[in-house]
Amino acid sequence: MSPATVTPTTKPKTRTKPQTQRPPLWKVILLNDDFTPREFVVQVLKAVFRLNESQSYRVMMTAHQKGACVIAVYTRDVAETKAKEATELGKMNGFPLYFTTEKEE
Ligand code: TYC
Repeated sequence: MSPATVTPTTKPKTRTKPQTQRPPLWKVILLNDDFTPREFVVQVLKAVFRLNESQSYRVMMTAHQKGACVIAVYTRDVAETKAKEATELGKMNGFPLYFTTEKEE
């Protein structure tokens, strides 16, 4: 085969996304309810989200007063797992405590 017959026919591989693009982040949101004791909410925030006492207290009070509070942002999997775990802890103790997730824009 002469060199003229082996001209490459495939296009050069090009990136369409910049390599620095970060994965989208998801917020975990604590919702208020009328039944779960404040101290229990603080304990769950410390255990599942690794917040310290004062951070947990502030997040709990914000949800208590405003109806909801963003706790933290994570990748989708981590956010969903933590929200599920924290909601389950409430359920296991007979409380309607609820955590949800939302994509950060
Ligand atoms: N509102 C609850 C009470 O008065 C306490 C509470 C705070 C519950 C925040 C849920 O996300 C919550 N006992």
